[in-house]
Amino acid sequence: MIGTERRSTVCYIGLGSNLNEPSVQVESALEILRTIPEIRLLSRSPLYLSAPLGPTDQPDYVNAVAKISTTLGARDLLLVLKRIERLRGRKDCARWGPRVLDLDLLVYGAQEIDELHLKVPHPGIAERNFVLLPLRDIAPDLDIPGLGRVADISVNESEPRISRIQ
Ligand code: ROI
Repeated sequence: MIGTERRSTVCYIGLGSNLNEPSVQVESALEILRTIPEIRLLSRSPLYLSAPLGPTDQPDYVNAVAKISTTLGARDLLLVLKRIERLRGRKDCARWGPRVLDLDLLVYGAQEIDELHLKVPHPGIAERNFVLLPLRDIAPDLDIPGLGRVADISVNESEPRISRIQ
């Protein structure tokens, strides 16, 4: 359709789950992302198993990061991510509590957004090995606004254990 194509933006999405077969949840979320017309899944990281950051009386998490391109604006993309969380059965959960699925918009092109419910780049990227390690796998040369090159961001030695499971 010549002349009707919208500009697309490369984004990174963080995926996490620690309930109801977490690996299945993360893989299902990636499959759902593939079905959305405005989104193209460009690559995805391996799965990681990570001890919970925050309260430790909850199961380990499975984490991954996906690289997509999308014609959606950042707010609409966030709405789509929230819709997928609900589709997979996520109910309102405690702020640091266990969850069936968590989809975070980590990076939206080169944009910096600071709104109440939308902070991009995601403020947790540099502090969270469960984001940083999978992001390194698929985008070591990515330059994150305000943080610099992914490969140059140091991992947090003091953080809970994390291992690749796939
Ligand atoms: N801890 C780990 N390891 N992985 C997560 O995805 C995750 N998500 C969260 C909190 C509760 C902060 N801890 C986490 O929301």
